[in-house]
Order: sequence, then C-alpha cells, then structure tokens
Amino acid sequence: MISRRSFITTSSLAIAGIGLSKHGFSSNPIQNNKFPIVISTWNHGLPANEAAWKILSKGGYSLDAVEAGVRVPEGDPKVITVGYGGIPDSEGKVTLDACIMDEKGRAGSVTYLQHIKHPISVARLVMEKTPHVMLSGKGAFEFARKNGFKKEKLLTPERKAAWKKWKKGKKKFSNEINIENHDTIGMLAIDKDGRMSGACTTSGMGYKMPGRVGDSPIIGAGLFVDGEIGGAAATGSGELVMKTLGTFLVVELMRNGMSPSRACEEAVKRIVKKIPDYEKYQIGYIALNKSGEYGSFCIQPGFNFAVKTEDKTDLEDAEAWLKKL
Ligand code: SD4
Repeated sequence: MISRRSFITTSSLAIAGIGLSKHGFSSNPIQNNKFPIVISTWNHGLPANEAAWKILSKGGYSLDAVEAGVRVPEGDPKVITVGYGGIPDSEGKVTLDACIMDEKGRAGSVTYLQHIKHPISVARLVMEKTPHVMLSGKGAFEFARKNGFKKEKLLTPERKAAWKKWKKGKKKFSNEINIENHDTIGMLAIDKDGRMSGACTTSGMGYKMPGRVGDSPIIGAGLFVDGEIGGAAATGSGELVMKTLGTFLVVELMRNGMSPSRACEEAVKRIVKKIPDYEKYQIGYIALNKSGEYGSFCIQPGFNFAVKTEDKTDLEDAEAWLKKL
C-alpha cells in the first residue's frame, strides 16, 4: 500500500511536472502558452501542420484544422503508411484505419476501410452524423459512399510492385521495428479559443494479416483527447499500444499532474516493463496539455514530431527509452 507520505511526495513532484524515471532523469515540459498550436507525428507532420495552420492562424476551429492537416499525407502517395499509396495487407489490399476527437469528447472512427482516400473525413462524419463511434469494413465503405465519397483505387503501381516482391520472398508478417511499420500520422491542435482536437490516420502495419485493425482508430489507444486536460496520439506497433490503452493512459497521467513528456515516458515504461523483447519494437507518443505544453517519448531513437506555433516550425526528436538506458 502507498503511504500517505510517499503519496504526497509523488503527487507534489507530479504536480510540479518533475517526474523522475528509473534512470534518474526528469522530463521537463516544453513551454508554449500561446495558442494556436499544432503538433503531429513524424516528418510528414511538417506539411500536415502547414495545412492545419492555414485554419488555425485565421482563428478557425481545431477540429477543422486536424482534419485538413492529416488529409495531406492521406492524399500523398509518397507517404506509404497513410491513405492513398499506403502499403497493402498480405493480400494486396489497402485497408485504412482512422479516428478523430474533439474538445467536447465527441469521437468518430473507421476501421478496415477500403477504396476511400480520406478515412479521416469519414470518421468525422461518423462522429457528426451517426449515433455511433466506430464503423468498420463494408459498413464504413457504404456509409462513405452514401455521403458522397468517391470509390478510388488506393494501391499505387509502386506499392503493388513492392507487395509482389514481398510475396515472392514469402516473408512473414512482422510487427517488429522496420520501415513498413512506421509513420502513422497523429495530430493534436489547440485553436485560438483554447479548443483541442485530435486526429489519427494510417494504412496500418505493412503486409498485415487480412482483417487486422491496429491501434490508430481506437479511441484511447491511437488517440485520446479530453478538452479539460489534454490529448495524446500514438505511432508504432499498434498491438502494444492497444494492450495498454496508451493514449488514454497518457491523458490520465497528465490529469494526475504529470507533464506531457513525463506522461509519454510513463506510458512507454508500462510497455517496456511487460515485454522482454521490447527492443524489437517502436512506440512513439506525443502529448499536448490544455496549457499548450507538449512532449513526447518513444522506445527507439529515431521518432520525431513536427510542431507549429506562431513563432516556430520545428521537427523535434523525441527522447527514447533505449538511448537513456
Ligand atoms: C498500426 N500504429 O497499425 C499503426 C502503425 C503505425 O507508425 O503507427 N505506424 O499498428
């Protein structure tokens, strides 16, 4: 049982944002008290943030901003882990997962969606036009078609050729760290009026099993926003994030007083403590609290995230568990 003394010590450290890890370092919050702000995962977050910024800088709504932002990699075939041009499953089908959440706690999600270029916009419509949170597969596709989305071919000739090569090599699916498994975009934004929204969208693990759905469309796993506290988004091996409800955990840790960086670190720690071969995997979290402080943490060095405010346009490296050992 936790003693009253250690509770007071732990919580006052946490409230001060001074979290000491087992390595004895502290993750300090990065201060940014000016709105608007938008942060997103990986370097394709830079152009995505620009699109979001067009809306945020004019005083627009963060929900419109995150939707417009993540549509950029969704529509870009050079980004091979999101939307159009994404890596297919083991049968050559591109299946997409996405979700969106606003400051009021409303949420919408689509999973295993095929033939639709912008799953994030379908997820938003699920949130706004249905009594449900999540639509999947055929139902999600039919809902999208009824709402005017075009049926499109998402497998590009380049990705088809790569898939054929992969199949010939009779490689097995692996959710361990490798290029195929990176680069879901997760985005968090606060607008001029202090409203926070988030979006997350991906083509999932490359060459995954048919029917596989990852963490990205699951509220509390790939994305979570609580307008009163803050938000978090995840990238990496979705199975590990799902089993720990990673972004919900990050937001709860922030609710209990942790800084965004420290909360992300703690959520990574929950994973590495449980999985003996964690070194094979990558998980990256980003988090933003209601005051505009942001942070991140990951398992492997190499995860970066893009930040945009009035004063900066940055790509920042996340602190990594393995680097700190
Ligand atoms: C998934 N989390 O489907 C996604 C993949 C990913 O960066 O994030 N890539 O498990």
